[in-house]
Amino acid sequence: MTNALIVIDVQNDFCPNGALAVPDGDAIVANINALMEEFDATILTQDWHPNGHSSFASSHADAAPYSGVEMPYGPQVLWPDHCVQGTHGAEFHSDLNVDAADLIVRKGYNPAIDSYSAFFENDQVTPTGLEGYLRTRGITDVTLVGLATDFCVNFSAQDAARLGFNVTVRTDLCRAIDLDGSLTAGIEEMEKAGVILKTAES
Ligand code: VGL
Ligand code: ZN
Repeated sequence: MTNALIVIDVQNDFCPNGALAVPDGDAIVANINALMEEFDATILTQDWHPNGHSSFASSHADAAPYSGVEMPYGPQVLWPDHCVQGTHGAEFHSDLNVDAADLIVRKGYNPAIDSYSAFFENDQVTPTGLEGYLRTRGITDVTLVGLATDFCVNFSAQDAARLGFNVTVRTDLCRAIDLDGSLTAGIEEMEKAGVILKTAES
């Protein structure tokens, strides 16, 4: 068994005072750093949007942040502008041990398609390349932590399980946006996909 820790989007914009702040998003950083030592590989993902990205409410006439819209690839939540390439908000939290990462996967750079998952864009077919990286390194088991539980962690975990990896989500090292019940729904979706949900104690 070869295992990898996949740290999802621990970036300034998802932490307190960020553009899309996740409550207590920064509270998980120290324990994520410590957990890295237990894995054969550490991978970070970085939400990395161009200015005017189609997932931004500001790119749509009369659309409010956190409203929904129908995209050619399906339903999409419209977000406040966040994680714009090259900005402070897109940088990793300053306490995250970025030096320990073997690989940094950027996602969401396609102006027309959002990418919650570390594996596929939101059209569910365009790959990021992470699957090939894991397979060529012989990685069979992945543990996911980071932000946000109900969006990027959830979509990444479901995709990893569907691709045949053994997937654990450490829910105590994730924090959620929880938009209209999205946390409860996300937990159910992950369990249905065969993802193992764990806390430090379990
Ligand atoms: C995320 C919404 C938009 C996340 C990224 O990291 O969960 N959520 N972009
Ligand atoms: Zn995003």
